[in-house]
Amino acid sequence: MDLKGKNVLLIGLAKTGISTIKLLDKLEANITVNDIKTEEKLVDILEELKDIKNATYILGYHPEEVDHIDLAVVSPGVPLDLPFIQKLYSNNIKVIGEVELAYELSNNPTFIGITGTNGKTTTTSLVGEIFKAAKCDTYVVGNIGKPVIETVGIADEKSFLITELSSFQLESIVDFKPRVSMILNLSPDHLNRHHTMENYIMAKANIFKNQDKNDFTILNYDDEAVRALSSKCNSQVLYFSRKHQGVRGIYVNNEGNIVINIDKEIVLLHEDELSLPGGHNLENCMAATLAAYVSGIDIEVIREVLKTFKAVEHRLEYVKTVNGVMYVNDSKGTNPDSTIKAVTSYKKPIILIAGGYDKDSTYDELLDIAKQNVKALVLLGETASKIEACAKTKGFEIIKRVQNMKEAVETSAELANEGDVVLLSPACASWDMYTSFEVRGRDFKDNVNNL
Ligand code: UMA
Repeated sequence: MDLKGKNVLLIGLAKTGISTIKLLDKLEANITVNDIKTEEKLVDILEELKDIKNATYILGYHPEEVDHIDLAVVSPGVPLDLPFIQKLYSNNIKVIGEVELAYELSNNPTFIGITGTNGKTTTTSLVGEIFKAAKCDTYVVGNIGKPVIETVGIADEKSFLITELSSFQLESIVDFKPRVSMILNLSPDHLNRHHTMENYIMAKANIFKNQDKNDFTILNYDDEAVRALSSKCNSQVLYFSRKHQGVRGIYVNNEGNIVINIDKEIVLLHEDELSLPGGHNLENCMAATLAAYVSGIDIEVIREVLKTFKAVEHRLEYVKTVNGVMYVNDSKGTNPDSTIKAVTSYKKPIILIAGGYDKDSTYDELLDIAKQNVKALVLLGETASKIEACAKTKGFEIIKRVQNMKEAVETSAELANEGDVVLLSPACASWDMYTSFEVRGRDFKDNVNNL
């Protein structure tokens, strides 16, 4: 793709936008940048981009239409159904996301694409650690926080791009073709953007749409919606399963051994030897193993990393024990299913801090399950009333409403007894009160450290 002299419209001026503009500038494209935020709100970013000469900015609103555009590149957080983007589509102008652009401009690295509603970041980090331990030229990129575009011109055909992909990023895929793709699980999320579960699944399924029989797709056999996608794959499908022994791929046997089952059976290790806790992490470890194994990574290297890998920040991250109460930061628990995984990872009584940006989720299933060991709910953010109303119907007795994280941590500390766990796992995105789940998680940790 030669972008020299081409008119490229870039929508969204945050992490993705900044990296994309810098590359487009190097490629000598004529750049038009659009963001709904006003110039005052973007001062720092505009300062960072002050040396970019060939860019014009439309800030503070989305235009009704944009003329003379050859290509539009959309940041993941920008919905594709905005009227002016729809107009671009109907004028047959190519509209892609940054992942697709990075793919098209890349110098043939091997892409390992990882998606799913939950566990993406942990699995991406884990696969990255395995490839690094095997001394491969490895880049861990994508939704995990590093735009894929940053590897263009750096990664080459010897490199591996371990790429976490969200439904937002997959929605705008055209030709992106990973050598290995993986869908960890599917549960309702981002329905305010995708409107229906079907659309959400269709976006996720784009991860394998360009793969062929030389490629691999790794699917969760135990998740019906994921397993059903196998009929749509043109690639070699491998499964991971906790519940079904003998599946082609990897499974757990009666003794608790994890067994790779592709051309022959290989016992990898016992599930108790994994460093990460919880059934969901067992699945993440199995999926990561398959991705590494089919890429030719030595089994000993995989084993060693699975035994020593440390949890990722903001995912069931141990913060501190104060007066016998353990504080855990799971700020990445941004949907109900993720929070179910968090509350079921502990046998101890939990004080759960939850609530945040409203993504049209429902909380019935979460609260039914949480009833078993969550003794109190501390609620904040946009969804606090919705969660409170649902919790009352489930018989929760201790429900506290708070205005900010400081109050949430202090209230939880008052409610907790020795041996309890105070768990921040909001079941909601952070965007009502914070710019990201990382900022929310750090706010929680700062307040815990101040107790
Ligand atoms: N904007 C508009 N119009 C809109 C919406 C947004 O102009 O209608 C502008 C905003 O004003 C803002 C910019 O777009 O200036 C934000 O773009 P963005 O939301 O794509 O943010 P980035 O910083 O580029 O981060 C994105 C991903 N964010 C989202 O998908 C929301 C990051 O994933 C990712 O790490 C990063 O690209 C690098 O690839 C974060 C995330 O929350 C972690 N992801 C969701 C999740 O995991 O649930 C999908």
